[in-house]
Amino acid sequence: MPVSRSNALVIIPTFNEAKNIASALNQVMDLNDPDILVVDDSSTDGTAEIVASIKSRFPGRIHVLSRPGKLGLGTAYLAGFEFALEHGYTCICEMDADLSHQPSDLPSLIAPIREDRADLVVGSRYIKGVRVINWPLSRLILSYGAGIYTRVITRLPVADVTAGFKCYHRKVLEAIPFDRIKSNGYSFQIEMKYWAWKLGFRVREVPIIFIERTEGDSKMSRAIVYEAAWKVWELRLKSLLGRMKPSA
Ligand SMILES: Nc1nc2c(ncn2[C@@H]2O[C@H](COP(=O)(O)OP(=O)(O)O)[C@@H](O)[C@H]2O)c(=O)[nH]1
Ligand SMILES: [Mg+2]
Repeated sequence: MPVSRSNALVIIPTFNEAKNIASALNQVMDLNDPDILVVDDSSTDGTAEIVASIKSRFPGRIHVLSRPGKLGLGTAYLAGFEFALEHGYTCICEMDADLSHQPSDLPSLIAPIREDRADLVVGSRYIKGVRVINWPLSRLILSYGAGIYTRVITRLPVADVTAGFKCYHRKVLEAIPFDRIKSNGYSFQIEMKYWAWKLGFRVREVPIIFIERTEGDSKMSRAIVYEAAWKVWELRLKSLLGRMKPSA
């Protein structure tokens, strides 16, 4: 029976991912390294039942946090980070459930943390070319443009600012005051990277190939884009006012 005490945890937020979650969980378990935490927001399509059946095959390796409704990606990750810190994990990864992120890329995200070559590793679509498959041009322009916009305003030295495939050393999460992270959509990803960089941590990008989901629906909305557009100004202002200090 596989009971791992890996020092790595992959947090996978889910909302209605019944068509993808089994494959995502099995591919991570096949790596024989990180444990998994699924943060499910009361999916109505049977996601939780699928997770429970796979979890029973890997005792001690798959954890689940069930939340009472769709509370958003940002708070799902914050709840996952708290779980990871409480349970003593050192390498704490974020990964989507929809197989846009390839579980086989996890080792290249985790290794620089284990080898003390970085404090936050970002799986990047926009280094060494543009590596996105099956996106309409409009979405690619939006994402790539968001990067230029964010870098101009905040100077954040990251090519893929909205990337959600990442691995943190626990010390980064210990230093960021979670009660001050308010964004939920893509801006959550920008905000976390900005805090990590502003607090002086080493942020490193490694190339990944992002493949748009073939099953289930994206939860992206216009509101998420607007939230991110405002958030970068707020972050810059906070930084100028000297309000980005580590948590106590
Ligand atoms: N727990 C939770 N997961 C969410 C929520 N919104 C999105 N997700 C998950 O976050 C990941 C990325 O969402 P997705 O819709 O694919 O966004 P996109 O890739 O930007 O189109 C997927 O695993 C979703 O199931 C939410 O409100 N709560
Ligand atoms: Mg997706």
